[in-house]
Amino acid sequence: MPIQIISADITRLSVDAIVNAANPSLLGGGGVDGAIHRAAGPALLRACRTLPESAPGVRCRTGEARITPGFALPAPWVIHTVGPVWRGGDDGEAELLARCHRNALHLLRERRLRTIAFPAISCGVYGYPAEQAAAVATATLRDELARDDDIEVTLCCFSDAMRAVFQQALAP
Ligand code: AR6
Repeated sequence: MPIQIISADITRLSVDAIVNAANPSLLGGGGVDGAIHRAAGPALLRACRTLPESAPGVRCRTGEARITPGFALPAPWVIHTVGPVWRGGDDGEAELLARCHRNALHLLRERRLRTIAFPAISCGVYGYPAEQAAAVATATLRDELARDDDIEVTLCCFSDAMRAVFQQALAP
């Protein structure tokens, strides 16, 4: 299975692309987004600013993904995606979270990259219950990788507790 689950700081990983759990502005924030911008340096913010807006202040809608260089990060690329804010589960959250994972992999393939690390998108500030997010993320990635086993995915959790949740979701 080309999916591994680790607990680590995603900004330290030497994969082709790390995924950022961003907000629609793509201009940085807290959590993993803040950590990625700090580690990449100010050139990342400048690169994000140059991405076109689809509405005032919106460079990436929920479920979509954009790619920039990684600048000072060990990873040469950052794929920014915007996870759904948890609103109880009946607001299309699962489909939007699945779309984040599919669109990130789509960009990876388009650039002919091979290794990618995802954080637990939406599981922090956006409030998605971890068990449910892990079920969506692992099912989507499994499904995608079934037709493309050259890609290697790392699910990069920030704590051992979160890693256990994702491992449980991936267990057959
Ligand atoms: N490496 C890996 N995972 C991390 C790291 C890190 N360095 N830092 C935090 N996490 P969050 P969201 C975990 O809140 O819920 C931002 O302000 C964290 O423990 O970063 O999608 C954006 O700008 C949690 O499990 O993202 C948006 O406004 C997971 O990453 C908003 O937060 C995701 O938590 C997005 O919220």
